[in-house]
Amino acid sequence: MSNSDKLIEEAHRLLDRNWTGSSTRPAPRLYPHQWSWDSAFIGIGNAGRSPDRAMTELRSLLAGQWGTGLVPHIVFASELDDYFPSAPFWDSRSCDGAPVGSATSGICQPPVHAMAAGIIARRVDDGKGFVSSVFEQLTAWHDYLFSARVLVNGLAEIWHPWESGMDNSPAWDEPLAAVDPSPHDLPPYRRVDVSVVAAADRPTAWEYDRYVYLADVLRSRGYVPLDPETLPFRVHDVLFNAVLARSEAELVRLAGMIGADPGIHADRARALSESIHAHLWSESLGMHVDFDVCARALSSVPIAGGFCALLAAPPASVAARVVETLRGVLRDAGEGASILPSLPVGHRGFEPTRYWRGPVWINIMWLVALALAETGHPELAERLRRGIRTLVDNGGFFEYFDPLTGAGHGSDDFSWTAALLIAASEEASPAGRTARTPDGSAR
Ligand code: 2M8
Repeated sequence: MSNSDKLIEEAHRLLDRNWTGSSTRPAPRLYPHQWSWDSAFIGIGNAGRSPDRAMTELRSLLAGQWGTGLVPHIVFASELDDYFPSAPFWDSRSCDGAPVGSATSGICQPPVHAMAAGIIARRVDDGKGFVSSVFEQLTAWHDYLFSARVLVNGLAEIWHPWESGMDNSPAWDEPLAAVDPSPHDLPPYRRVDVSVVAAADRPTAWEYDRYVYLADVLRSRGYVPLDPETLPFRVHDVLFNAVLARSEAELVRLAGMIGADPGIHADRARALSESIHAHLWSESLGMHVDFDVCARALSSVPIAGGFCALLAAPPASVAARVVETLRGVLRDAGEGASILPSLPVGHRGFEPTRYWRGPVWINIMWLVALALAETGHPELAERLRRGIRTLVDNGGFFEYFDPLTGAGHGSDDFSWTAALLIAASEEASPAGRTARTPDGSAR
């Protein structure tokens, strides 16, 4: 068995260990519940070898969907205090529209689910049946985002840094500096994360106070604010919107599979992509950046998530400039492999091991590789996929990696690292995949 085959077997064993019977824990000790975008990435990794589990993963997440259409960022496996903020903090059960069968958070994460559903549907035996079982819920999820979150410039807003999935990204430093929790009574809280992994690798107390305050503001309004203009944190995030545009494009394909009307999805994908390129482009940085809606200011921080704009049908000249900028921040990892730090090495805010402020994250590399493959840059996409394999092979199945040393940080046994290592390996060798017709049936 080759080294690469051994790594893939190890990745499958890790996913087996973290499987609960209906979903996969992102990490057994640090994240013991079900997280929204983690489940999508894990479903992608399971699609080939464990298709039933991949489908169950998405369906169990969608079972936590709210009546508003919101897919919550956490579906709790229990009400234990083994994670902060736990189910009682979010108090979903007291909110109108919350699911009856499960306790959840009341905020969301990037909508990668339709993308995942497409990948899974093209690999399982009854892709059409699977799509039929989730299409309506995926549409309701996007309906929620377009109706509740698109308020200015045709772009969806996030109302909490956790909704970006990139919690303490330096892109939030300025928007968060304008949030002052001190005049308010913060609910007392005790962090669990810093007793599981090194505090130096996690967000600071200053950030957590603001996370708790912002969650508390949303909770006090039942997570359905009637006056969202008054919220203290409102951001147009590139990754969030680009993934939504790409997911809408995926719903066009999935509608085709089951004979549903693709019209609205095609319109939304087109309009959202145009808004991303019109409003989130930074000419001086040569890439897309986030927009602080409260301050009406474009960010000056070139976070790696910005490269995901390539997922949103960029005009050719924009794509060429983004790829040029991307080449400038990639780090050579030897043997045809490159890695992408979450913030460029050498940027004044760069911290090599602190969470989303510099370390390499496998999900961002995988999304950017996908975008590169889809915009006609297969060699660069393959460099990133090799980078994923090199990092995991040398550093282990960690949550994130120091771009200077390759050392793994955060939690070990991290599920999406394993899942996307599998996906990246399969994408690199299409011969290993079962061929499928466009409607999802096996060839
Ligand atoms: C991290 O976020 C949670 C809050 O949702 C945390 O810090 O406790 C992020 O990396 C997020 O993207 C991820 O989905 C989650 C679970 O892996 O952990």
